[in-house]
Order: sequence, then C-alpha cells, then structure tokens
Amino acid sequence: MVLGIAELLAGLIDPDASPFVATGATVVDHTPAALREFAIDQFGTRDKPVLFLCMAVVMAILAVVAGLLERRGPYGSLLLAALGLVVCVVVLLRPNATPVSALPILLGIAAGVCTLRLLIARAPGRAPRAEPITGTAADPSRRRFLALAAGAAAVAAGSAVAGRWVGERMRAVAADLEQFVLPRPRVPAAAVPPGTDPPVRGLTTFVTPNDTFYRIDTALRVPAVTSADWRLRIHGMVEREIVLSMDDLRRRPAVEKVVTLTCVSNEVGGDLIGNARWIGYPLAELLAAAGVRPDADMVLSTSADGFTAGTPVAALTDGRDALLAVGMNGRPLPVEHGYPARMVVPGLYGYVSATKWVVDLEVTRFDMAEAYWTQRGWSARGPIKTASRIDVPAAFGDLAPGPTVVAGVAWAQQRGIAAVEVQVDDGPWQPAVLAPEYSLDTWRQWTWRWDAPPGTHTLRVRATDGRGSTQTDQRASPAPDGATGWHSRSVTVG
Ligand SMILES: Nc1nc2c(c(=O)[nH]1)N[C@H]1C(S)=C(S)[C@@H](COP(=O)(O)O)O[C@H]1N2
Ligand SMILES: [Mo]
Repeated sequence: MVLGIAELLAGLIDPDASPFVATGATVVDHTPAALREFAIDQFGTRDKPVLFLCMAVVMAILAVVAGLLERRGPYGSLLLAALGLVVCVVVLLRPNATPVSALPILLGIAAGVCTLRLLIARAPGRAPRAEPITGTAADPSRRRFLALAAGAAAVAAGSAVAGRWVGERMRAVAADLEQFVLPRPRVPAAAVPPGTDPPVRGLTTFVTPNDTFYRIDTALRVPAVTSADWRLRIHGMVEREIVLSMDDLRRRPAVEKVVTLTCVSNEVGGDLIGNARWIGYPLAELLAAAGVRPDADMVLSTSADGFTAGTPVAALTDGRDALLAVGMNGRPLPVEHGYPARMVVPGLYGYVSATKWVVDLEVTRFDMAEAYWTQRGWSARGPIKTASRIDVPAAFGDLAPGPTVVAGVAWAQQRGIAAVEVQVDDGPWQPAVLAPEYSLDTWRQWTWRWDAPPGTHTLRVRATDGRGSTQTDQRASPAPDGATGWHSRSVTVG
C-alpha cells in the first residue's frame, strides 16, 4: 500500500520520485558486481522485472510482518514508517531529487499506516469492545476483513501499476521532446525592434520565457502525446476528411509569428497573459486542404484529453496569423503548453481558440456545437478586450519622493494599442510613452515619468485601441467574456 500509493503519486508529481524505481536503482548501484553479472546472465533483459518482482515479494513479506506486529500494538505502523523513511532517504539521495520528491513516499506511508490501522481495527479477534469476540472461518466479520484486506491489496497494486504506467508515458514524451526537430520557418518572425523592452526594472519583458509563461488548462495531469503517435483529424463540414501526422506537417512550409495569448479569466491587473514566438503551420492552409464548406462558421477543436474550443472559421481563415504551433520561443512546445501541437489564434481568448495537445478539428456551426467553457456558461465568442496594466511601481510599494518611472503593458490583439494614459489620484489623464509597435497582435510596453510628491497616491491606467475605443471604467468580472475596468495601484511616497 505504501509503495502503491507512493508510486501513483510519483507518477503524478515527478516520475523521478518513484520510490520503487529509486529503491531498485539504489539496490542495483549497491549490488556487488559479481551478483549483478549473475543476474544479467540469468535473466538477460528481464533483469529489471525480476528485480522488481523480488522487491514486491520482500514488500509482501514485510507487509505481513507489519500486520502481525500491529496486532500487538502500533509496532507494525512503526515498522512501515521506519521502512518508509529509509526509502524516503533513498529517494532523496538519487540524482535529480528535489524536496518534492519526498512527497509521494511520505503520503504513501500515511496511506499505508491508515490502511493497516483500519484493517487491524476490523480484524477478527479484535472486534470492537462491546461485541463478543468471535473468530471462526464462517464468521461474517472474518469474511469482511478478508474482503477489506483484498480490497486494500488491489488498490495498492492498481495504484502502483497506474503510477508506473503514467510515469513511463511521461518519460517517453520527455525523450520524444528532447529529439523533436523544429521545422525551419520559411519566413522567420520579423525582428523585434530595439526599444520594445524599455529598461525599467520590474517591467514585464516583451517576449515571455517559456518557463514563466502563464499556464491555464483543465488537465490535472498533462496529456502524454508523442510526436509519432500524434495525428490531427480534420473532418465535419469539409469536402474531404484528412488526417495529418507530424511527418505530413513537416512536408509543409512553416512560419514563425509573435502572438500575445490572453486568458479570459484574467482579472483587471492580472498576469494570465504572455507573448511568445510561435513556429507552426497556418491553420488556413490546413483547413483549405480539407475544403471548408461555405455554410460552416465554427471549428470545434478537441485536445487529447477531451477539452474543446469553438473558434470562428473566419478567425482561422481571414489572413491573421492563426497557427497550428509546434514551437515556442525557438523550442518545441513545452509539455504543459501543448506538446507536440497546439492552436494559437491572435485576437481571441485562449478558451475559444488556443487548444493544446490538439488532435481533432471538426468543421461545424455555432448553432450545432458547443465547446467546453460555453457549456459551462462562458460566452461562445471570445474576442480579447482592450486592457492595460501597471507593473511598476510594485503593489503597495514604498517610493522615495521625486522623479520615478511608472511602467506597464497594454494589449488589444488584432486592433493594436494607439495610446496609454496614466492618472494620479483625481488629476488629469496624461499620455504615457509607448514602446515601438511590433504588430497589432502583440502587447506594448509603456512608461510614464512621474515626479512623485510625498503622500499616499493612487495610480490608474487606461488604453485606447487602434480603432479609437478607450477602455471603459465599468468594472466587470471575467465571466462570461472577459474583465473590464481600469487597473489602479496605491503607492506610498515618502
Ligand atoms: N487542451 C486544453 N487546451 C487549452 C485549455 C485546456 O484547458 N485544455 N485551456 C485554454 C485556455 S483557457 C487558455 S487561456 C490557454 C492557455 O494556454 P497556456 O497554458 O499555454 O498559456 O490554453 C487553452 N487551451
Ligand atoms: Mo483561459
């Protein structure tokens, strides 16, 4: 039970933290060379299963011993805890171990001890005090006990197998990602002009590194899809259904585009937004290969784990940079961001467009299909609203009086940012300096010089998009189609 649960959690949290593997590896590392040679000779490539089998037998014996001991007091629990702690140390001593690696085995110990105590409390011969003590084979308490014990063993074995399987899958994907060769884009993204990153400490950078890029999805466990297994089926209201493999994609010209993604759940001033260089294949071309029928108006995309998004056909075919992306900032997509392929559609919130681990595009109609978040009350269409944010000075920061720089970002994908203004307390709105525009689909950094007077002040920001619309001051929460309102920040100067 201890190792079963631990194995499951290790599979879920960190495959390297598998107590089974760590212990096995440590046993191997410390086996005298002669014995190791003997094992490899005897069992050949089956040496690993044999090792694990031996470990399982030893564990079963230890479990029985723990059970027998527990009937005389908490000695069984103590034995399990002690063994668990030894394994914990073993896990932590493995290369690549982090403090989190200890978590699976610690929780596993807890699960094991609870199970043991539960079983012992139900064991025949230790019936609750008020009941007469009975213990014959036919007695129902005994049968219940055996059923419970068998159940616990099954859960433990099931968890271990599930954990190993998940761990194996993730390792396979990690290895696959390592050797994934990015297509060379026919057209690299336009160079980022100097000045897009004003030198202000604390200001969000123009390009967001992969490891700090926000992550939003419904996946408790990221789907494990290798590039060899991956297929994209395009079907529904099309002239001819097609199925694309990664090799099929590689025969097509790739492009590289810089696009700012935004989550509809982003609160005013929130950080569920990021900007990356995406390498991928124009979705318009893939859809054209299937032939979209004229009466279709939605593409329902589905991920390997069943998430769906409904995107207007127009947004995928009107010439904007809608991509089936396989690369992010010069690297294959990180597993959490959709490896091996995801959608990126400028101008639309992620929940209606940015399907990660995408495997299926069904061409359909908004009056015939409903996507995951729309079924849960969010708007069917999700164009990104104009927004702006103050990054500097930090929230509730203390500032010395005198000249300082206020800075942040503003975005209105597909429309662009025409102006950003800053207001101090109830003073006049004053124009901020905008960093050079990269494209309509990317955010813009802004700065504003402020001669900060002593006291407590509120800074406010608002943006005007490329069509001349200024952000509304009306506060709205993210549901059902994106937050509105001006971001403000209080600072103490003095
Ligand atoms: N498969 C899948 N794709 C998904 C989601 C999801 O839950 N599952 N969430 C979407 C939402 S709500 C957003 S905002 C973006 C976030 O993409 P990121 O995690 O790469 O930043 O992914 C979209 N794609
Ligand atoms: Mo989102």
